[in-house]
Amino acid sequence: MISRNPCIANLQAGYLFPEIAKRRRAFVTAHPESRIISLGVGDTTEPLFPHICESLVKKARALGTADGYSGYSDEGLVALRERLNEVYYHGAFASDEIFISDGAKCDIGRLQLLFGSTVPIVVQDPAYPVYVDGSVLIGAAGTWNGYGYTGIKYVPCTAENGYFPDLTQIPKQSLIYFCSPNNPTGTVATTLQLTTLVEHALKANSIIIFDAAYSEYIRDSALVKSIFAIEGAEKCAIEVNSFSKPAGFTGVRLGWTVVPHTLKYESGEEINTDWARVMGTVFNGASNIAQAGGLAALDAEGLVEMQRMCDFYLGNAALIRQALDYIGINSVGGIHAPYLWAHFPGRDSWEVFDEFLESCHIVTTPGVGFGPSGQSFIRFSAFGHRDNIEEACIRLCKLKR
Ligand code: PGU
Repeated sequence: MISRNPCIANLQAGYLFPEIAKRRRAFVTAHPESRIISLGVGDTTEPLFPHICESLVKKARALGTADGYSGYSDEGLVALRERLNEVYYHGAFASDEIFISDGAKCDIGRLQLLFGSTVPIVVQDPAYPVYVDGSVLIGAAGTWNGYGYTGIKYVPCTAENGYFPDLTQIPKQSLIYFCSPNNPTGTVATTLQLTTLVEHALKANSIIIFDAAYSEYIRDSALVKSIFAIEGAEKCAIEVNSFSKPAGFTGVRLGWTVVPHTLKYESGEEINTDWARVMGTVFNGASNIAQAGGLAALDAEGLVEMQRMCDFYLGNAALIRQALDYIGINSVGGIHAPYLWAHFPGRDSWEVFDEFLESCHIVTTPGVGFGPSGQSFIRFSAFGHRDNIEEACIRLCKLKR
């Protein structure tokens, strides 16, 4: 027999969300009468809005006709890349700098193929677990020491530093994963903070992988939705984004990644060329039905539908925040992001997770699953049907002493 890839063996236990699902199943088996409400995984729940949905149906039907049939779409429909460029980047990019994908997670998982196993990795602590697990899979993470991986620099983003890392802690020439609006804290970096991040990366010859999956949730025009709104980012950043959270495409699957021609390796070679090569090798283009949906989501009617979708989940977040306030639990987030980050000082995250499951039949996400600084925190996701969110809030309010 051949041996197991040591990088896979180096992954800690299960991926966070399947682990939560396992605990939920065990609880339901023991308590079949329980009516569980999930405020755990950030998965959209509301039906697609009509205009976007109709475009999917139309494209699926067209595929059954000689004129409407289409096959592989490689880096993505040019029309979709051009429209993304207009809507998100004010026309700053050529269409071959925007790569259409099957979602942000998939691109995050592939991006490290560009940098190999020796690049220093920096993550916000806490962070979306795929940044760390992706680094482990490529062999760039070092070994697990009980709290984190020795080869990864975890930069704390906590209440003490306004959820923005101390940039002086970041080693030179590193790959910096940065997510804003942030999962899991629900906080958002200011334009000034992002400017200092870009200046830092340019000076230190680092590259930022900017995860903008929640950018459509930003509700303040003084905040920027893309790292490329910051001068100089085109020389030090890659941006991933997705239709999952604003359009409800978590199951439809559609995202994109921007790799500017101006972004170079130390050798001076363009990273864009390699990304095209990687995508051409391990990916064969996003579903053409999903891409038709993406085009519809970006026209005038679709943009309104996406805003309504985000407003709905932000409405849920406001209800959860009120309930947490009422029972005296401190939380942040939920204003420009569909997550609330609640603090339980001195407590173990998994213990608090179990307590909510047992006392309220509510599934949450334990903060420590996002990194060592997430200990004593719980993430509440605001994705859910309104009646479920209201019921969850009633159950939470009953915890008031
Ligand atoms: N980036 C961030 C920051 C995310 O939170 C998520 C989903 C993604 C990317 C994935 O985007 P796709 O375009 O749909 O691939 N985070 C959810 C879902 C859990 C998961 O495993 O992705 C969450 O609960 O954190």
